[in-house]
Parts: sequence; C-alpha cells; structure tokens
Amino acid sequence: MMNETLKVQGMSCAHCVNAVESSVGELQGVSSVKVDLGKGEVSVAYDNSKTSLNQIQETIEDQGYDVV
Ligand SMILES: [Cu+2]
Repeated sequence: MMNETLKVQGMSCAHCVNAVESSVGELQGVSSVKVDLGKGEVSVAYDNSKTSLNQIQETIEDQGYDVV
C-alpha cells in the first residue's frame, strides 16, 4: 500500500472536492482519497499493483485540475 499527497491547483469548493474524491475513489486499487481544500492537497492511499500514481494524476487532470 502506497500513501501519497499530491499538490493540486484549481480546487475551490465542495463540488471540486467531490469531483476529485469520487473519480479517484472509483479507481481500482484506491482505498482512500481525501482532499484538503485549504492546503490544495489530495491524499491518496492505493495498491500500486492495481493502479499507479500516474493514473491517479491523470484522473485528477481529467476532472479539470492541475497536479503540480
Ligand atoms: Cu469547485
């Protein structure tokens, strides 16, 4: 199990939190995802045999936010 915290730009409200948490949460192998809106961070715990940090970043970017 891997734990990563990503810096994400563009998240500004509860809708953004929802969009990121639900899309990343749907990925296979992701066991938890939590957005910290104040810090602009997304913490994710995942099984790296089922998904990858790259795939998680792409999923966040597909929702319209920038991983920095
Ligand atoms: Cu928003």
